[in-house]
Parts: sequence; structure tokens; C-alpha cells
Amino acid sequence: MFFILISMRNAEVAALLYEIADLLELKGEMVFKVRAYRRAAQVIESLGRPIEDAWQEGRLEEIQGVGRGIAEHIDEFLRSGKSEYYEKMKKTMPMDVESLMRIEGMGPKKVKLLFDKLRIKTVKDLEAAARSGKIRVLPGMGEKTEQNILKGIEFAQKSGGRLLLGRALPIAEEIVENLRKLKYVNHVNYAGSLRRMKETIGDIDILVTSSDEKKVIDFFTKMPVVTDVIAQGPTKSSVHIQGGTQVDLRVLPESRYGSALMYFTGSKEHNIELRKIAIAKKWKLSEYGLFSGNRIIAGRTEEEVYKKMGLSYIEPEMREARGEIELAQKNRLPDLVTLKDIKSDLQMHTKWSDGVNTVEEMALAAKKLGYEYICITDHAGNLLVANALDAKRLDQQRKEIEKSDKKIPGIKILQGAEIDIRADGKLDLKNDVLKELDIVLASLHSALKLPEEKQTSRILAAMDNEHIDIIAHPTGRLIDRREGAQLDFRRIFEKAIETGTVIEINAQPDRMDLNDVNAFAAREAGCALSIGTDSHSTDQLRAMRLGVGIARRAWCTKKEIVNTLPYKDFAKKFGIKK
Ligand code: DGT
Ligand code: CA
Ligand code: CA
Ligand code: ZN
Repeated sequence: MFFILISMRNAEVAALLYEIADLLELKGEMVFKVRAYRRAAQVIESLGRPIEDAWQEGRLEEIQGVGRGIAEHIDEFLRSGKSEYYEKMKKTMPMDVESLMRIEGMGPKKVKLLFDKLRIKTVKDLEAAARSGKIRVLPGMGEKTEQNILKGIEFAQKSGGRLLLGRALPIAEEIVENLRKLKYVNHVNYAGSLRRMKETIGDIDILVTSSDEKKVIDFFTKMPVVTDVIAQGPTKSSVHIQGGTQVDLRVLPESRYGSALMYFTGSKEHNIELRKIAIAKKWKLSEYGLFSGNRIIAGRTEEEVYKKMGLSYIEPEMREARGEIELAQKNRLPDLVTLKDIKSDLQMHTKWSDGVNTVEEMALAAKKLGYEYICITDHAGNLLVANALDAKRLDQQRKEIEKSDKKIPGIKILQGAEIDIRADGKLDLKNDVLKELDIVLASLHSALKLPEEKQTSRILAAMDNEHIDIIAHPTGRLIDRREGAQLDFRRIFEKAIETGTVIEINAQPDRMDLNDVNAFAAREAGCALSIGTDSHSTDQLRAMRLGVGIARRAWCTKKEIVNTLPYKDFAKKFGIKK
């Protein structure tokens, strides 16, 4: 019970190790030591089971990258909830490392330099120094750096408070599953922005029908993950759970479940348009049902309510008042792509670069998900931070991929790569190397602050290269942490169609890039799209459904998503001869 919530400790342990790594780097410790902490953090973050299990079995050191020292820190943290080592080290730091590092673009090196030269200790100091032009004179910095710092501070202040869809979804599902098991509970579903698959959510809304309202509320408020009860009434309750997220529960009679589910799924804008239609028919629509005078004429199921209103059923991801209601009136809604349509994952990393699993492990995990083929896309070129492969290592990797491909029946393993697009628009690897790869992804990893015109040209230049098949995570944004590149998507989509380049929907929970709005525009423009999880471990492959969520919010059918193609058609489209 409550596996996911318990294993939220994995994320806490990983966060601790990342923070230790930052402090060590700030102190000028050896690179290998810093890297060891980051690597262990990465492995634990994507571990497929609660770290407490390994801990209780006394097997922490069997986890990849966890040696004696790190295991001791983890042990202490799991026992006491903190790490003496980390706390002590933090205390010796003269500045507020945590807050400073939360500002986009601030890493350990910058924090150290700013302290050494300007005695900057807090975000307030940082803002003042940037405003008064004191930072531009430092080595490697300029007026632009100051502007970026100020933007970063503003961005950090206005974002936050919302939970990533990828984090919220498993939590909500777990609560729903536990409610579903109760004998006195009939229907259960989550509603709100979560059901609409928005990239971040404000709170988790859950609806239940039951023969015993009191017992449901009782069970809900006493779940082991509840930290405090905000409100508790006879048919509804709000609580906070571990991690601080708010969860709202409403218990309803069967006769109204559909209309309530519709109302609380939203969006508010969609609801308002629906209500107008009801009013035009001299009816009234609310969470309590569809009424003609005092008589309820629909409310038991969503389908029933939509039908009565003269609409075909509208999938939750489309309920944003973007024209879906007009289509539903004409019975012309698109047949949205589903997770079952997905035949492949087109972005993933292995141990060869910065992933934690082998080619074979990734392939086996992908096969379990029912895929027909996958593309291994380790970083290649000169990106040192990501341990990118050069031509020689790509050759070695090809041999391993071919071997695994033979060894594992039922799944085709392709060799791709993710190539950095440099600031000048040149690719980070030569054409004679690129041409040997089955699929080539190009993406931005640096200079994300270039002006829109330059930034757009950079991507256009990459698309002009005949070897580039897919532009991966086009903006490079990180939700709530990094704003990402300014791009003229109209021109990018035009060029994509002209050159036959595919645009990726990256499904990493904190990337979601293209986002829903840009993916919508891409589909309208007629672009081909791919969904890639950008997995750095087998566990992350499950993020595919987040990408499918974006595609559905963008009204995509399977026709627009290239990785719904059966392998034969895919290979033909991309000129792959094997
Ligand atoms: P969130 O939680 O900020 O990510 O967004 P939602 O969409 O989940 O919003 P929430 O939790 O405040 O309310 C859930 C749904 O209830 C919302 O999507 C639509 C419906 N709703 C809430 N307030 C109103 C309202 O004032 N008018 C209408 N028509 N619907 C509302
Ligand atoms: Ca909500
Ligand atoms: Ca709510
Ligand atoms: Zn990577």
C-alpha cells in the first residue's frame, strides 16, 4: 500500500546527494568526488523500488554508484531524516547556497565567484549587485549576465507552488486505487487539471460515489500519507499529504456522478461554454446535474450529459475551450492518439553516455512495455558534461547494439544519437559520422538566451542538414527552473515540413517540450511529431504517457505521431535498411 508515496524518499535521498555534490563543488573538492555523489543521486532517483527496501536489507552498497561513504549518509538520513555531514558543511558556507542555486543559471562556480569577488550571500545581495552593475565587470560576465540574473530571480519568484504532472499522477492513482478497494465505494476518479493532463497541477481533486459517506471521509482523512486535515465535512474533505500537496475529496450520489465529474474536471472555460449551451436550450447545467426546471434530465455519466446537450463525448485533455465544443456539435472530434498506439520510444540514453542502464536493459524494459522497436540516442559529439561519444566509441556501441538486437527477439534496436547544436548553428559531429546512424536527434544544450532571431536560425540550420531527423526538446526549458529558448515556431514548423524533419514532444516530467500549446500549433501547421521519453534509466520509460498527454492536448491523432508507425513503415520513412 502507498508504494509511490513511500518511495518519495528516493527523491529526498537523491536531492540530499545532489546538494552535497553542489557543496563539495563549491568548496573546490576534487571533480571525481563531486561526480560520484551526482551519479549516485541519479541512480537512486530512478530506482524502480523504494530505497528503504535496500536499506532494511542492508544492501545499500549493492546499488550502482553507492560506496561505503555514501551508504553511511543515506543510512543516517533514513534513520534520522537528516545528514550531519551535509548540515555541518552547509553551516561552514558563508552564503545561502540553497536559495542562490535555485536561481536559473546559478551553479556552484558562479556562487563561489560572486562570493569571492562581491561577498554576495543572499538572493537580495545578488539582485542588488545585478541592478547596480557590479557583476558585469567580473571575468566571464557581462551586462547580459546581469539581465539574466534579474530575469532568473523574477522567474523563481513567480513559478513554484505547482506540482509536476509526472509526480502528481502516480500519487493520485495510488489514492484512487486505495479508495477503490473499499467495499462501500463504487465509482472513483480523479478530476481537475490532472485528468486534463496539464503539465503542472495546483491540487489533486478526487470524486467518489459511496453508500457510506462518513466512512469514506474517515478513511480519506486517516490515510497514512496525510499530514494535516484542512477541512472535513459530511461529504467533502481537503487534506495535505507528505510533500505538501493538497488533495480534495468529494463524495457524491450515483445520480450526479457524471455531472460532478464533468464540472470538477473543468476547465473552467470549458464549463462556462457548456453552461451557455444549456441556457440556450432553457436548461440549467451545474455540478448537480442537467436540469429542465426542477427535473434532472441527465447527470449519472458524462456521456449522458454530453449526449443530452447534443455533443459527442469530449476527452478530458481537449476540455480547454479551444474549439472542441463546436467540433463535438458537428460530431467531428479527432480520434486522439492513445498510449496503446505507441510502438516505439525514440529518445533514450544508456551507460555509454549519461544513462544508468545498458543497451540490453533498456531494450528488455521497452519490450515489456510492448514496443516493437526503440532508438538508443546517447549523447554524441563533444558535450563533456554528458560523457558524449566520439566516432570511435559510436563504432564500438554499434557492435554492442547489433549484438543485443540479435540476442533479444521481438524488438528492433536502432542506433541513434543526440547531437548538440552549437551556438553558431553548427552540429557537434561530422556528417560522415552522422550518416552511419539510423536516426539523428539534434538539440540545444547551451546558449539558451540568444535573441529569438539567432536562436531560430540555429535550429533552422540544423534542420537543413540532411542527416538530422528529429529536433529534440526544442526549447530546452525546464519547468519552473529554466525558461528555455525564444523561438519563432512558425518558421521552424515551415522548415520542418520543407525538410521532412520531425519535431519531438519530450516526455521528461520537467521538460514536456514541445508543450501542449506549441504542439497544437505544430499539428495545425502540418508537422510530423515524435514522442520521446529521453529516459536515462529503464524506469523513466514509463514517462511516455506524459508525452501522449501533451499530444492529446494538442488534438493529435496517431497519424501525426511517427512512433505509432509499425517498424516497416517507420524504417521506410527514415530510410533505414535493416
Ligand atoms: P489547478 O488545480 O489549478 O491545476 O486547476 P483545476 O482546473 O484543477 O482547478 P480547481 O482545482 O480549482 O477546480 C477543479 C475544477 O472545478 C476546474 O477545472 C473547473 C471547476 N471549477 C472550479 N471553480 C470553478 C468556477 O468558478 N466556475 C466553473 N465553471 N468551474 C469551476
Ligand atoms: Ca485541481
Ligand atoms: Ca481543487
Ligand atoms: Zn542525457
